[in-house]
Amino acid sequence: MLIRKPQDIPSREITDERLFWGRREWLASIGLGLVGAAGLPRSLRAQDSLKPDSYDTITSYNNFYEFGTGKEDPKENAHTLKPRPWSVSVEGDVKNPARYSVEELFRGLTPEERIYRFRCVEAWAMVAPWLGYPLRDVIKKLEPGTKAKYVEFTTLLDPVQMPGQRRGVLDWPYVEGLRMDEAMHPLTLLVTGVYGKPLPNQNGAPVRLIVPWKYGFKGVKSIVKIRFVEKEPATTWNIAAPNEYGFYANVNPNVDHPRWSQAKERPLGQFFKRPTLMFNGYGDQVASLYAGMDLRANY
Ligand SMILES: Nc1nc2c(c(=O)[nH]1)N[C@H]1C(S)=C(S)[C@@H](COP(=O)(O)O)O[C@H]1N2
Ligand SMILES: [Mo]
Repeated sequence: MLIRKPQDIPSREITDERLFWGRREWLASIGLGLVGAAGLPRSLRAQDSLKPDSYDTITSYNNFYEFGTGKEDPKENAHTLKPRPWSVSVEGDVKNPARYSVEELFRGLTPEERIYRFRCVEAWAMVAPWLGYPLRDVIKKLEPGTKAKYVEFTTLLDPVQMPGQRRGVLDWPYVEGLRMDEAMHPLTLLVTGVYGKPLPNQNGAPVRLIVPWKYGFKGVKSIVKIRFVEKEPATTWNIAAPNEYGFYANVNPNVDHPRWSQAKERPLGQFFKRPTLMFNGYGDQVASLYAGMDLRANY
């Protein structure tokens, strides 16, 4: 049968799989089609004009050092990761600390599809149709306290599932962080899927961060811990190379990486480079977060 009505789908299947991991697939399966960005504020709908790269492109050329340092290593090696069942420990200054299954973490929240530009620091760029939950919705549900000024995210530490962690190329586990106002910005997503399908392991299954105005390394993958803290968290790439990677990591064509220019970017799979946009093109929405900050010093 091609089109299934809601009553044809066992409720367990809806709640456990489709609703959380791939809403588009689920909506299509019950004949509703894609709602996409319809319910979003106008400022977020501008992204409708972006043309996503192919599923193959988005899932074949990745950075995920837990599975090797080559761009094609994650696709080859990430099959050892077991993203289900999965839990996320919520800690720090928060009213509802607990170890949540991913399903519990997102229960009661509405998944959305967002077509975002994505930019890796080495100057490749792509556009991906992510499925996920606005981080702000999750944070509101968890109710951080007044001392929570930053949010810290930590990747799984398990050299059996993540063989790249047997090598000391980075300080494991991978850690990233956001200032609370960045975390609460409506563009910031906890992503669980892409192209209407559950997130493939190489893209950070089952849940990863996407902050579209920042360089890709802020998008910590396979998250097992969310901690609400008072001080700016120490982050993996900043620890590894403090002169190359700052905490803020806003896409800024005017600040060169010490080893290469960031003034231009190359769309993945294309030959010609184009100028890099400030805040990756999201300046109208996010520039106010950094008013008064020197973005050359706070790179
Ligand atoms: N845990 C973990 N998260 C990570 C990385 C990593 O090595 N480990 N690499 C980062 C970098 S440098 C980039 S560019 C993006 C790549 O995400 P993608 O594979 O979805 O394109 O993931 C980020 N998240
Ligand atoms: Mo990156």
